[in-house]
Amino acid sequence: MKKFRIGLIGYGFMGRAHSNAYRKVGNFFDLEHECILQAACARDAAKARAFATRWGYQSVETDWRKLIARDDIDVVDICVPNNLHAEIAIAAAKAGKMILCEKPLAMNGSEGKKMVAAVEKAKVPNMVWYNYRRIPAVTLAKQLIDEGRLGKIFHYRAKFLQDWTISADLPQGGTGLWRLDVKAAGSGVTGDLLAHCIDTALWLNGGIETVNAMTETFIKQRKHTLTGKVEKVGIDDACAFLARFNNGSLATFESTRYARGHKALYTFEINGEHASIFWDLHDLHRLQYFDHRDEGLVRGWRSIHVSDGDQPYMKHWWVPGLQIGYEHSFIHQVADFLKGIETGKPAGPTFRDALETQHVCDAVLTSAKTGAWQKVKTSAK
Ligand code: SOE
Repeated sequence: MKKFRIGLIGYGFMGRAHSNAYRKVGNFFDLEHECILQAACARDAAKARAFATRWGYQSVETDWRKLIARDDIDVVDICVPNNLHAEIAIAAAKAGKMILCEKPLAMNGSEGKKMVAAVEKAKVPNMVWYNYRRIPAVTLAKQLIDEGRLGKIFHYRAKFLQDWTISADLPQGGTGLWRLDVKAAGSGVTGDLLAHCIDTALWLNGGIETVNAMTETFIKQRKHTLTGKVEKVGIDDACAFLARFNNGSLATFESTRYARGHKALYTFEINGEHASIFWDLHDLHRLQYFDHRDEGLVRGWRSIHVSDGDQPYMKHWWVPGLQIGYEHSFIHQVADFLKGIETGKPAGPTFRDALETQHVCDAVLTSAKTGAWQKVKTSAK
């Protein structure tokens, strides 16, 4: 088998999710490549060693530049805060490495554009970890839409709700809390949670033309973990926006970290002329489907338990009726990336695809400032 030697930078939640995927993908998918956990990289040597031991990485680096310079690394996986994505990705592309980058691609569109230019110039395979595309029920939604079962799409409705930053005592910045620090994250829920909703929406329903947004920062100041001082909070705690898609459909998107009781409630609903679909991350193996063309007597919402071998990805797992979960979306993403290299048909979202999401995020944040409708840029080829 060909070797796929991974150098992973970062050791947080996503470092674990990706490492788990690399370890399991070969057990369930027939691939020409074998994933080798070659090196884990983090600034803190003790933490890097502990992470490497737990997940089976063969070596450790404390400087990402050294990792990138190594000849025995084929792919660099970037799982560090958003403000480091561009520098690492551009250097990795120059060194000829394949790149898998955590979402969002960048701090903003102009940074993202440079990353796209770098990977395309170096002609290195690249991908961004928008994992929710690869939950089988979401992939099934894509299949139903592409088959034309919904007909003309009228409405797209998405939300992603959490509640983990409600306490005013929660500091900003540093390990685990960098998402509250605008210098490390770029934005709040827009780049973190809405980016997922936008990526799925662009994939399922095509490009977004214009947006009109509002954001709010409910807690204006928080102690900064790194400086020890109380500092202004620069991220958006909540964001809601209206959008018009290129296909004429209307959309609403909402996200917050202040929805008490909701930990990761990502849902979307799409209404078309013939049929509608609804999906909920808390019930991720089900796709709700209503088809108006069904015989009147039995017409109604079907709750499709997406666990049959005929349904996306499921033939790789257990026997029909037995479901899979969140971790598997990452395993599917590695499998698709490797299949993409093996067949010469790159799997998405590539950096260029993810740049489209970045452009929508930029337009949303600009509109929230100006209060006006904002046209979304596009870099699609
Ligand atoms: C934030 O809490 C977070 O971990 C996001 O960063 C992930 O991308 C999302 O999938 C779950 O929530």
